[in-house]
Amino acid sequence: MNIPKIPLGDWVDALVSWVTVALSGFFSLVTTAIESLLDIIVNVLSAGPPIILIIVLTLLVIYTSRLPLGIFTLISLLLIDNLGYWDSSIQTIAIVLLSGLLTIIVGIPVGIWCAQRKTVLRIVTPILDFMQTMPAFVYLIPSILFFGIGVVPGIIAGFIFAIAPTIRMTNLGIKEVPNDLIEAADAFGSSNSQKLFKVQLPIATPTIMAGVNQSIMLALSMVVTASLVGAPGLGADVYRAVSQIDVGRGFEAGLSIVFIAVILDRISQNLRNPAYENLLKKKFAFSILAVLVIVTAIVTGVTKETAKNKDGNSIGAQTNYHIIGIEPGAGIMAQANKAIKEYQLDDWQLAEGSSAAMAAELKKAYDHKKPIIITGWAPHWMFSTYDLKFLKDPNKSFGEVEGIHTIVRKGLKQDAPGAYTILDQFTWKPADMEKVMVDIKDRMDPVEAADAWIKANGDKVAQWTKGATAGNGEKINLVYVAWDTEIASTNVIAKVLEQHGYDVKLSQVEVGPMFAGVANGSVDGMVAAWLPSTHNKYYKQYKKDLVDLGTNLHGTKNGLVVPKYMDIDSIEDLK
Ligand code: PBE
Repeated sequence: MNIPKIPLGDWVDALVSWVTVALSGFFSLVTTAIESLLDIIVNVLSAGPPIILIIVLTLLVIYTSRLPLGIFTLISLLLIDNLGYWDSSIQTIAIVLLSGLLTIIVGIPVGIWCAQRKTVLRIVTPILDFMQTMPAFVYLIPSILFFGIGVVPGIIAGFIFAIAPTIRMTNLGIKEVPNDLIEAADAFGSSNSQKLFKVQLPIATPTIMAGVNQSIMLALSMVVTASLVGAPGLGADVYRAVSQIDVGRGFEAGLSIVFIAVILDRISQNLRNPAYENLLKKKFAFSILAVLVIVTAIVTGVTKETAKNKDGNSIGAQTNYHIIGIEPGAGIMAQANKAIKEYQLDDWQLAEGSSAAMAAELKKAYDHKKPIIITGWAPHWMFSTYDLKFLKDPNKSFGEVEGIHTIVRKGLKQDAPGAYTILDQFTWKPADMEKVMVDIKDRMDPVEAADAWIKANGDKVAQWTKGATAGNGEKINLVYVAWDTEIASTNVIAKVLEQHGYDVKLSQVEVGPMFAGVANGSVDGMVAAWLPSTHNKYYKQYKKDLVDLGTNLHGTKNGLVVPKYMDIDSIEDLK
């Protein structure tokens, strides 16, 4: 019997596209609200020089958790500053504080409600199970469509991921209040709200706080994941390090996350019973802190507002001075940063994320005719799907027209001469590649799209395989990065190799690991090296351990890309 596949994925797709349009007003409201709140928090945290915040945090930790931990805080924060991760850390702390705040605002009331009504608990529990076990990555996908690339989808995904413990523990804490206390309260004729605020909540506080503490830690663990969709901070530093296989920087950024985790953990654990409560009353201490925060918020808010009002309706103001980038390790990202320097676009920021997130963001802006600036490259399906243009680049920050090289490991020629010959003879034109890309973009499976192109281009494929000895089931392992260009080319060449008797395996990795993998011989090759300039950094680093088989395609171009409806022509217009 042949039962057709249930189109669950298609249904979810349809639902998400419907929600994206139907609730777009609501989403942009939430986005603005979260961004402004985050801005306030970041402004407060970075109001003075780092040392001020370091001292305040150290005092707070001493007050809540005693002197030794205070010393630890002082030293670790100074180290973070010294290593150059201060700004990232501020971003990360702000993200965690905001997600934490949101989980408290939503989580505690829901928890209380669960404790009061069995039906609510019965509905909420499976939802929480779902939220906690569904991989957080999955939330990121619709989050990008709803909230755009940047910090907001990260905060939302973090919030969903982190809220469960607060709800569960609040429910538990209230349920655990001894019955005789409730009866006593009833006997004295207290109302429900009196019972809640005077008896249940105070007794449940330790349990609730344990939940909040867990939520904060979970939110912190989301920062790396969130950086995949462009959330700034230490997570982005870690992601960048992975993408460029930079062990040292990865360790430094990771260590900074550990320090911040310890500090936030101890503060949130001991907030209720500060260690030096006897020296300084809790109410008094936290009032000072609150006043300090509010005053700084107002002062920084006012200064920022006056600065902002100056530039009205420029492209920068409309795009929030963001250029939408892709994977941090991509060559085009280094070029874009170079362009920002060379054209003195000091106000502008390059948002890191992924090619998929960039494409989603482009679609969203394009559908609403909103201004957007992305890092783009050709060949690419986006040029046949949308009306786009490259911004002129008189300084050549993005290099010139270049080619894509095929690179294999040393020794492949001896081990699999047929595969080597095919890889060596593989060459095609931008239009060929674009055909495959468009098919994939139109939801054809990459393997099928490759197959279709091969069927239609037998003559070209025959040139590649000419004189190549057929394989005998030998394994060939190719690596690639999930850029649309390389998904197309890698699938085509893989299919050709398979048809020629090889057993091909594809591994999707980040840029740095792609080069490193071929260089150390753990994989056989790739068809994805953009040279001479885009991947020059990686090429130089690994050159002596690679075999460069030359270009498989000529005529690629990188740059900043905007929709044609935008009224600018050159990167210089962004100034
Ligand atoms: N790209 C596509 C890559 C190379 C292939 C331009 C995004 C890069 O910038 O590294």
